Amino acid sequence: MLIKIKRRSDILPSEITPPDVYEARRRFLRLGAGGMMTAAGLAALWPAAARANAKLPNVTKGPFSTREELTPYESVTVYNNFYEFGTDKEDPARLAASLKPRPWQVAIDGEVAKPGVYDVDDLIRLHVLQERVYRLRCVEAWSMVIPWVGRPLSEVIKRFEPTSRAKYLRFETLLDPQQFPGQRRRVLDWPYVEGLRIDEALHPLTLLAVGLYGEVLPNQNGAPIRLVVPWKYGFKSIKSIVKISLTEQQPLTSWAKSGPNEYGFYANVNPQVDHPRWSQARERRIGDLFKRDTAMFNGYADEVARLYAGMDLKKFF
Ligand SMILES: Nc1nc2c(c(=O)[nH]1)N[C@H]1C(S)=C(S)[C@@H](COP(=O)(O)O)O[C@H]1N2
Ligand SMILES: [Mo]
Repeated sequence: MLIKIKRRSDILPSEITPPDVYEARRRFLRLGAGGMMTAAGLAALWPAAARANAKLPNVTKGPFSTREELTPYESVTVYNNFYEFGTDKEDPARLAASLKPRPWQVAIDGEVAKPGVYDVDDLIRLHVLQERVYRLRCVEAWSMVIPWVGRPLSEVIKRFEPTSRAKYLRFETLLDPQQFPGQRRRVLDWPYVEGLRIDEALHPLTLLAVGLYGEVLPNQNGAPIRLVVPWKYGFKSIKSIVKISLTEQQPLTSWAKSGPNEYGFYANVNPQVDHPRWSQARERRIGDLFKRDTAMFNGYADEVARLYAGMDLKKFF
């Protein structure tokens, strides 16, 4: 298939909506005590980080941010897909208190020289966090613009020294029906599993997020740590990760398993390849009245199209 690559004009590297702009909007919309918190060094952060909405310190502006208008905090944190809490968009926000995001451990295993189990706060190293405003395009044809806080996945993964046999990454969400009431029903084959090819995982756009809007991730958005892969449909951005395995074989992912004709492993945003039951040509930005055209690779073609050079994207959907 032909990929038309347009020069993108809406992203200026190192440019981002100034925090004071959205802070002002947040203060207007929501008077949260957490937002007023200041952190005195890393040691003081741990108890604060255990509460949702603690402010993350030392966040610098990362590259690749879009200058599009941010989706309001209230939409980002109330209109969610997180089937571990239920299939309605409001279920995650309503039920998220049952998830305990601290203490939290993440296992790294498979094709790495240095496997191990790490406390999430050691894994991510909070003193080098970046903010990146990314578009997120759901396979259900809606989208948002979200100021994530996190680190490039590549920086985290390289510390574990992937072997030459590492071709893919497989991610797994926590399995615990006590904390995730939605796991008491077999909507999916739990735990939720996602995957990336290693070059996708190491791409500088791919983020491991621990926050949004300058604060610790709310539970409903995938606390304490989730993936953000902005050129792929939202379901690739797996939440509440407990395990990252480097593998030689392409992992079987939850959605591809549940509907192989509907959800592929790649799941790149592609307006030219429709879902069998609906068009992917257009999308509704949450908050907008009218639909807009969906861009190839969700508007990140300049950055990622080369990863798929020569591939038939109708076949590898
Ligand atoms: N573990 C897990 N991760 C998940 C999901 C899920 O149901 N479970 N939903 C996915 C889908 S379909 C989308 S669109 C995004 C939504 O992320 P957000 O709620 O933070 O906007 O999370 C993705 N990650
Ligand atoms: Mo989604």
